[in-house]
Amino acid sequence: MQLSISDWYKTTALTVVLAVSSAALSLMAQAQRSAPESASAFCPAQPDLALADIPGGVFVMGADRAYPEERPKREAEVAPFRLMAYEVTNAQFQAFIDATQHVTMAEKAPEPALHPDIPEDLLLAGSAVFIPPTTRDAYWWQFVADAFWRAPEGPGSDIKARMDHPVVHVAFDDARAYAEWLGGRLPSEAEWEYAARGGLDQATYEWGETPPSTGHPRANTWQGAFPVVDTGSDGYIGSAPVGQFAANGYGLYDMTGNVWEWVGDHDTSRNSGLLKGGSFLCADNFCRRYRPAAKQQQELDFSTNHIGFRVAFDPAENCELE
Ligand SMILES: [Ca+2]
Repeated sequence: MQLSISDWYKTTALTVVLAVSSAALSLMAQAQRSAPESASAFCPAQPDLALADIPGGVFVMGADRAYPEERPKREAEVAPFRLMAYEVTNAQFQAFIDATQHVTMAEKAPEPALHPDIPEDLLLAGSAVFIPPTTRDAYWWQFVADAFWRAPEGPGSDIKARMDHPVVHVAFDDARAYAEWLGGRLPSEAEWEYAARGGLDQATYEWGETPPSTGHPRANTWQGAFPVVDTGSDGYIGSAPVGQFAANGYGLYDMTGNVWEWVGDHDTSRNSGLLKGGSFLCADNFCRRYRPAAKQQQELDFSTNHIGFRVAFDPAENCELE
């Protein structure tokens, strides 16, 4: 599944299609990607940052009986690393903005060179916002001019009551800039998936074999008929404050649902990156990507209100204090 910035311009000026394209995803899986960012010595800029130590090891990555882009199952190995226990929150991102005056991609008009099929006068600052349609066959993403992380639903909206929610409307370079500011990096796809499995090798879900909406809630996903009715029986419609559900075997929260998370694997020549983990929009009847093996292709310069991230660090023994 790819939500493309050019899609909405091809449909109407303000409406986008969430297009399911197995072929595109297969191509993505086969595409040569840039290597994940290299590791380097570090100390987190925020000493109170909650980090989980991930032991590293060999595991089975991917899934055979799922979406095509997850195939085939294959053996992968990751070295020990550390990962933020929670998704980056609005409060944490605010501290980054205050310190760096970073301007996010959603606050800038897209580069015409990256979108030659779109008239320049339609390349506006803004981002995609999920708006439930009134019928199941209608579009549910809308481009909202001037929507960005601090105004998630566009002008007039704010995050005052959501400072402990994951930051959203972050493009790949925004996530990477935050990670570098902290002295870390984005996790590779393999690292992220290994961490999400929490030691349960080859389990379907982060916690085992029980779907997320069966029994007591295990993650912030969608209950009901997507995209029209979200009953919110897991306690949340839309994003939730981070850490509201049980941690996995490695002490990580919200590796399933809440918001999609950028990983470091990307292909600049194709303007293409990867997301892991699913979001509050993943439902049993649509986008069953609330599993560690699942992934979603995403344009690097594009953001939505269900995409966030977390930061990886190399082992503590590599820490170098200034
Ligand atoms: Ca929910």
